Amino acid sequence: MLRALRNHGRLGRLCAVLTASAGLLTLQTAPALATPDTAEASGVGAQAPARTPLKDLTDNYVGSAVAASALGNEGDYRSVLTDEFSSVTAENAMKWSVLEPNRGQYDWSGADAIMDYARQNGKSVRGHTLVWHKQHPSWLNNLSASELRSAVKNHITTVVNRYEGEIRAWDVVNEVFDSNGIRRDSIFQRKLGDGWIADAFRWAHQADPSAKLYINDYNTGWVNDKSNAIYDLVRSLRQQGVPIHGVGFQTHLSIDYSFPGGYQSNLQRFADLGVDVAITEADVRMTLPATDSKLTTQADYYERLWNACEAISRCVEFTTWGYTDRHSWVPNTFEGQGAACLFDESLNPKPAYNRINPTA
Ligand code: 9MR
Repeated sequence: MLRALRNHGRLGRLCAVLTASAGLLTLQTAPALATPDTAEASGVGAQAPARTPLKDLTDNYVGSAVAASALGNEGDYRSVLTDEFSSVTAENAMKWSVLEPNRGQYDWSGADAIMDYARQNGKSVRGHTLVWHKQHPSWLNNLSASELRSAVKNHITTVVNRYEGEIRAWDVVNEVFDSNGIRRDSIFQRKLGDGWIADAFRWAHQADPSAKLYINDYNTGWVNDKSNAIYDLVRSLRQQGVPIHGVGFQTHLSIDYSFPGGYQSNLQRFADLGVDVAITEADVRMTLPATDSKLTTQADYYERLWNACEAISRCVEFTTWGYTDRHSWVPNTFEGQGAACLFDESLNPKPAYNRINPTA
């Protein structure tokens, strides 16, 4: 029904508005009975009915990366997140260097705060990420191969166990191929050899058999050496019976580059391997300042991403890497670029939001 609604343009928009305001119509016919409080709450006299939040437009999980600090300190940030999204991903709080900066000394504060928020607000959680060549603690560098193997197993087991049954999906391995489709030269690859990825999935599955286990990467939205390498690996792991259930497409885009050609068919070929696919870190940056024209192009990109996921039955999640320009990794990484998110710094929806939400 929701997918159908998305595909019916103006009719869908009308249906959704009526659905959103269905409760109001009765009250609006009898305004004399409404107390001032109920009148305000029901929207009587209000200028426009509330929009349907993104999370209610689709059967898919609609997520955002979050930082525990913003969740804890900014009520407006937390409120829009809660209203609009059904899933959260820890932007940094579940990474190894944050959880275990010194060997055996864990800091769960940020990760636990995000889990508490999710429990209290009925949100699904994407776990990010168990093994990555970045943001792992420096003490790993001094370990022998067998020590490193034990450390990886222990890390995966400890973290996945802690939140067993509560994390819908884990990014088990992140960015394990380079752009040529060659295994990335990380300490894991160098010291543990090719088998480490299959082992990582097996260990995660032992720790939480209910979690969906993903491989995740960037610049994989079109057919290229890297996406082909991931495709071949996933197919091979599935043939060996390794518990891998999904492929995450980070989808960090820029309007300075053309939209990835064949995005939908590329995701579909992975789905056809019998795994779920997810858009895990979408954002669409631009060279600042933002202009109406750039924001319109950005809206085109977001709409194409959203529609691609809607069109693929095994695409289960549309997550953005932060939802507001107030908190985005982009300006810190790409000088002179930004404005990559669906909401502006004041938490107002941008044209891209309005494009993917027909009730806005
Ligand atoms: O958004 C994250 C930023 O705060 C960190 O400084 C950065 C460290 O490399 O990681 C960012 O998140 C990355 C994610 O974990 C993996 N895919 C790319 C994301 C953007 O760099």
